[in-house]
Amino acid sequence: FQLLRQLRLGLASGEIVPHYQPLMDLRTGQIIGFEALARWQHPVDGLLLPAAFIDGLEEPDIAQALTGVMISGVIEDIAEWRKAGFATHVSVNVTAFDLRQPDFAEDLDAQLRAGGVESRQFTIEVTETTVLSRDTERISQTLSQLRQLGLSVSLDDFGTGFASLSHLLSLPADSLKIDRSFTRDVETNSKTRAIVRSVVTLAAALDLDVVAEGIETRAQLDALGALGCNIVQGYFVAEPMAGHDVMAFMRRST
Ligand code: G
Ligand code: G
Ligand code: MN
Ligand code: NA
Repeated sequence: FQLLRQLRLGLASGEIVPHYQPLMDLRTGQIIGFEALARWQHPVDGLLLPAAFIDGLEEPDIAQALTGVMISGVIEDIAEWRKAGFATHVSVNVTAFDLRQPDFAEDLDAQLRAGGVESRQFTIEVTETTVLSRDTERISQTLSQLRQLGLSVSLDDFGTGFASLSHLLSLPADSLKIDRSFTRDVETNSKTRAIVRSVVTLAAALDLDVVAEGIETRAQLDALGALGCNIVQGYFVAEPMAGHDVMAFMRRST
């Protein structure tokens, strides 16, 4: 309970900030956007990763406060980058608690407008566990609304839960992210390759983009490219970085 109390205080006092990990298009080598990942700048313990505070996401008020802080932080960073003449795409992770709120899509749209961010610059990432928790109908509806407003929806950690593919693929989405557990051994395990190949085929048939996560080596990148997966994210491209380091990263990478 000590942690949850500290987390609530930290959220309220701006200690939790977005860091950014780039997504790269393999075909062009271009950085096509970033995933925002929460980092806690703890006054005593230093920079904490979500693993240290992920339990807090079971608490509805904390989960929603985190999403709020992340969304407003991303909007501020996008405005900062815009001053330097740089526009990019950012995806933000949200929870089932957020997507059950009837006004989530409308509120987010209003916030984006107020911050001068275009809806097509924004993606909402949801895990399969999130979308298949209770109130799936309500959650699907919110995702549809977001897409109608011009935002994109990405299915994170794809293939790690127990949902049927048909169920998952009927969700309103624009892309799916193949989990690190598959990309890790894609060059060495032919079964993993078969799974990735079939996910890529299904995604193409349903007009979904595919992002492979957790790419750490050139060999993994080449193996995924050969399987038709064109967008990659992982330490091989770059580790998550603070918002103020993104401009310098972009200058180095072009
Ligand atoms: O780098 P990484 O340790 O940042 O993230 C670990 C896990 O925490 C991932 O599953 C990621 O989806 C989740 N996560 C990171 N940032 C956020 C966030 O802002 N909101 C939510 N809900 N989950 C996040
Ligand atoms: O939202 P999601 O579960 O996809 O969050 C991505 C998580 O994976 C974050 O914790 C991020 O820091 C981490 N991550 C990103 N790239 C790599 C990578 O190449 N290798 C490993 N081991 N972890 C990564
Ligand atoms: Mn994610
Ligand atoms: Na993932």
